[in-house]
Amino acid sequence: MSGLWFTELHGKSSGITIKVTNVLRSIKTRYQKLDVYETEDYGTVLTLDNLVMTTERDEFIYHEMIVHVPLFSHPNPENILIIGGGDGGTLREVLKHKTVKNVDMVEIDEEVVKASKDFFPCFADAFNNPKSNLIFTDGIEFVKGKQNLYDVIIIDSTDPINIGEGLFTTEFYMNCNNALKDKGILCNQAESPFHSPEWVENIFKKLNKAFPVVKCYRAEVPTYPPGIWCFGFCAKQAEHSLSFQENRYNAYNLKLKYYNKEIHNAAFALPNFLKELIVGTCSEKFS
Ligand code: AG3
Repeated sequence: MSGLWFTELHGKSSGITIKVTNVLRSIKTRYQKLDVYETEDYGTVLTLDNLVMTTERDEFIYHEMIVHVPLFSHPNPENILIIGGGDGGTLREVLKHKTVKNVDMVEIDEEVVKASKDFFPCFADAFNNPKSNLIFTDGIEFVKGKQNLYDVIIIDSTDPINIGEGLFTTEFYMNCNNALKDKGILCNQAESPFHSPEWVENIFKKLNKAFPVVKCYRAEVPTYPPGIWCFGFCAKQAEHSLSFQENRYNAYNLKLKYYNKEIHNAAFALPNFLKELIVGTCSEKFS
């Protein structure tokens, strides 16, 4: 294979490889290595520490799924916290909800936002929205001591290694629980059960220690480690309804590319090997 190729290894001897037509940015930030590539097949690609974070071509799948499943499960999401998600894709989707009055987005690395503003026009508007409140600090510290503030918290982190690691601890999840209002929902990206089953198992065990309701849903993201991508879905109280808010969904009439009513419910259907992996950590009760 001639020319320049970006490769993210998923195991010891497999991974994803994408031909690069141009390197748009390649820097070491205070926290991580950041690269932006121009590619033919996936458009602009952002990687952190050589892991694919987002690509112009398939970003809609992950961003629609990490946002609309929790927000269309909440009766009235007004105050939202995004931890990570510096590219702005999650922020863009959150802002599509008319109930939302404020979004705090806490990103540790200002360079991620800068790269997104420079190279991803598909996310740019989100940063200029008056409801968006960007805070450049460590999400772990930010949630400490916060009480009863947010309707939905979305953790749009990297993998549980390097700077991402602290966003996958029981203590952090408990602090997020405290930061949520009574009807609050937390959603996080929870890795690939095919590529890293031990990460998935661990994430759900820890979520289970911090929340009374824990569910797993999934989507397929072509440029992430293979097969299925998991999301954690947690509620602070088991009592209130977490069902799909059909009226609001219909009223919004959003033009989305992946998420819809059928997907919302189907995403919670899990294949057996995944059920077995997280057995005992997820609540069956889901009213
Ligand atoms: N969130 C990153 C998901 C983890 C991808 N992992 C990997 N490629 N090994 C990305 C942020 C998108 N807003």
